Amino acid sequence: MSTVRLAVFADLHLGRPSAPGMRWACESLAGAVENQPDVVVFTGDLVDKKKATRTDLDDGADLFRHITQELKLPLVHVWGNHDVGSGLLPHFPEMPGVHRPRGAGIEEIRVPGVPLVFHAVNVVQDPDPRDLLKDLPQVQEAGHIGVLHTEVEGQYTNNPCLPTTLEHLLSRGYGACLLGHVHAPVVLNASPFIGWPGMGRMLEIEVPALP
Ligand SMILES: [Mn+2]
Repeated sequence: MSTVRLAVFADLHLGRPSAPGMRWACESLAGAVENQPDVVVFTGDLVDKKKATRTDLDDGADLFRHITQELKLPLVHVWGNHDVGSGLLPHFPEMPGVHRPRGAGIEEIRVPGVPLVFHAVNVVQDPDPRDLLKDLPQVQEAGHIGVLHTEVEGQYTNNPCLPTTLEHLLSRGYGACLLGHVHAPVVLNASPFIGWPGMGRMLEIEVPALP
């Protein structure tokens, strides 16, 4: 069975003094690239809602450009509650090679050359308590990946965000659920991986491709 390698990071919170920052992101991506990932996934909160300025947003756009143009890797991402809460998103540029949901609902994202289907949702308000993830499609085949900025059952955060349950995520049949929102690295389920990479961690995983 063929597999796909993913490099996954989350919750960069550009602008927050204690956040890992651009240098961490570039160095960690450089390390991950040595293992030849097929795609990079970022699970939301690129900027910090309280601290980010337009300069931080521009840094975030530069990071996405670095991934797609210099590292030549496609990027799949969703927006998190901090991105929305910053009020800066209307200024974020479009760029080729960056894939994210366009609307407010669950969307299927396919990336040319990457044999996966991503089921992804943008956070659209802060907080975003919508009971939306109940509608994530259930699949029987390999190669489906969830990309979600969610609290799941809320035990690791007090900020409501796209609630769901581990049992429900497991029942979808995905090869991995890559989460943002919780800043500690937490593995809710080891195989298939369901969890938060956490702030300042680069997660490298390999998943079975679409048949
Ligand atoms: Mn966050």
